[in-house]
Amino acid sequence: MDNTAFIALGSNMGDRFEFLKKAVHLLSEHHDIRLVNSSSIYETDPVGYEDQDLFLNMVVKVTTNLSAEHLLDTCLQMELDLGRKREMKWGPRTIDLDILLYNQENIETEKLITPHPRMAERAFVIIPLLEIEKDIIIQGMEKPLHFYLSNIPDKEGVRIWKRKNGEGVFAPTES
Ligand code: PH2
Ligand code: MG
Ligand code: MG
Repeated sequence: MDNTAFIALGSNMGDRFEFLKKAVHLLSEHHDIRLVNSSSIYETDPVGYEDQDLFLNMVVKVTTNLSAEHLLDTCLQMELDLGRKREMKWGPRTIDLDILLYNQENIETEKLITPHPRMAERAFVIIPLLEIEKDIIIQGMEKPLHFYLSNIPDKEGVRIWKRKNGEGVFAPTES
């Protein structure tokens, strides 16, 4: 598995924890994807369109044989398999799987941009990402990612919900 990717997961409809678990499970079961690490789960205030339910968010690190484009197609298919219907941009969703980073590549196609263009503004992405990769440096940014955390306005909107290590340990590959 030659490529490393970070994927952000989010859910704010139905049994949010179950959707996250199922998505992580699908990723880890995929023949060409290996789950390397996963963050705790955070409950987060909705950003962008605010009149919707609270999200659960987390980030996983994977290695994969898939190209970025195939990884994206795989993630979109998993969203469909988990019942996602796209009704409204930034609206409620059973599950959202966003590729944040694919190696250190700057990809810019119609379907995919990496690094994810809004990741540095989103505490619900940065906080779980830094939990699993605290020294991460993102190409195109002037400083290491943790520097940007202090400038992010909505940090209070990101609260630990299920800690990865500790009470009620979240075992991502449990079915
Ligand atoms: N996803 C969005 C828009 N707003 N807010 C939170 N808290 N978490 C998300 O995952 C999220 C969002 C678009 O994908
Ligand atoms: Mg998203
Ligand atoms: Mg998405």
